[in-house]
Parts: sequence; C-alpha cells; structure tokens
Amino acid sequence: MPGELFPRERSDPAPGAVLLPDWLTHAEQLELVAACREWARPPAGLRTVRLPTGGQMSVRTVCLGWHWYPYGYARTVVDGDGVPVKPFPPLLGRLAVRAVAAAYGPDGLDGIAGAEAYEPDVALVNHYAEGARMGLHRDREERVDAPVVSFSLGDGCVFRLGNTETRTRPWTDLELHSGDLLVFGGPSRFAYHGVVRTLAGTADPALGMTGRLNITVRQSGLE
Ligand code: MD3
Ligand code: FE
Repeated sequence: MPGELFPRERSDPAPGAVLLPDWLTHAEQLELVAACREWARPPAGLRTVRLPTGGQMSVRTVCLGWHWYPYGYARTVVDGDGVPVKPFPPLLGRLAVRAVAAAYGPDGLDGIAGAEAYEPDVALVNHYAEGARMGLHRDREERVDAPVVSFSLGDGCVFRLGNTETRTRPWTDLELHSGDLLVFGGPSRFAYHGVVRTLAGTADPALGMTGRLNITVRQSGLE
C-alpha cells in the first residue's frame, strides 16, 4: 500500500511462518491477476470443489501442475472435465523460490525443511467472491514437508492461523492484503489455517478485479 502512514512490518506469527506485507510490486500483482484470468479459462479451468460430505467449497479453485481434489492429487481433473491439469508456470516457480529466500534469509534456509532445495511443482489459485470463506484445515496431501508460499491479490481478508494439534484455540487472526507474502515452513507447515472472511471492496480498483485471489505454491513430492 504505497503512501500508507504506518507501513505494515514483517512478522513471524508462529515458528516457521513469515508474513512479508506488500512484498509483490504493483506490476507483479497486475501480472499475476492477468495470469489468473488465463489459468481460470476452461478446459481445466476454475471449478467449484465438491466435498465428500456432500457440501461444496465457497471458494472457486484452479490447479496448476497437479490437480488437487478432496483429498489427493492427480494429473487430470478427476472431479471435473477430466482433461490434463494445466502445467505449473515457471513464473510461479521463480517467484516462490525468491519468496522462500526472502522469508528465511540466506542463514535461515537450512533450518527449515525443504527450503534450501525448494522445487515447487503445484499451485492452487483460489478465488473468493464476497462472502466466501475457507474453514480451518491442514494441507496434508503433499508427500514432503517443504514450505507453502501464499500470495494474496485483490480484497483483503482475515486469515486464521491455528496450531498443529487441534482445530481449536489457540489461533492468531491476521489481516492479509493485496501483495502480501506468507510463507509456511518448518513447524508451521502442517498447522490448521483458514480464511474467516474477506474484506469486500478493499481491493485497489487499478487491479481490475473483484473479490480476493490467493495463490498457494507447494512442492508435492510426487512424480
Ligand atoms: C498454513 N488457502 O489453498 S493461504 C489453501 O487464503 C489455503 O486461500 C488459504 O489454505 C487462502 O489450502 C490460505 C495460506 C496458507 C496456505 C497453506 C498453508 C497457509 C498455510 C499450509 C500450512 C500452514
Ligand atoms: Fe490450506
């Protein structure tokens, strides 16, 4: 947020979790919003995920590199149009490797599992229309404990970071805004987390989008 009176500062909300506010430049945000628009197009485009419980997720999702479904990864959109998933974009690989280095610094990398040799191969793009949310969950379908990198675009949100043991307190609520980078590695990698609500209408109109986009980049450990 350029021109902000009190710039938001780097924080470490939990061991291994790092928030770098405004890490993406405005140009990078525009580039990612445009890319998300392309990735969202069918075939293998944006979809609503149906849960085994019979419900459906309120966010809409597109996967890149590997297709995530509840609860596994596949090379094709097994719960949708059945076609091969779109490739993992080199742009996201480069950004995520830079993100991990920025979060932990050259001296911190060897203390975080999978950070030094980070080779991400999957991204999930989530779109939150007004009112969408994501319940507390853990991301456990990956076979390795390398960090997860999250980029936020558009509307802000209240993000809830819980603990690794239970779906209950203690948790920490953080605001995420467009351009923010969040990296989850080490002890935080398998923590419960979710999106309590979005902050509708807080996006910079210059981004030319509505709602909130979140891109998570991961290393699957699959081949
Ligand atoms: C903490 N997405 O796609 S990103 C998801 O904002 C997901 O759309 C949320 O949770 C979103 O699975 C949160 C931040 C995030 C992602 C993965 C994590 C936090 C994490 C994995 C472990 C711990
Ligand atoms: Fe998640």
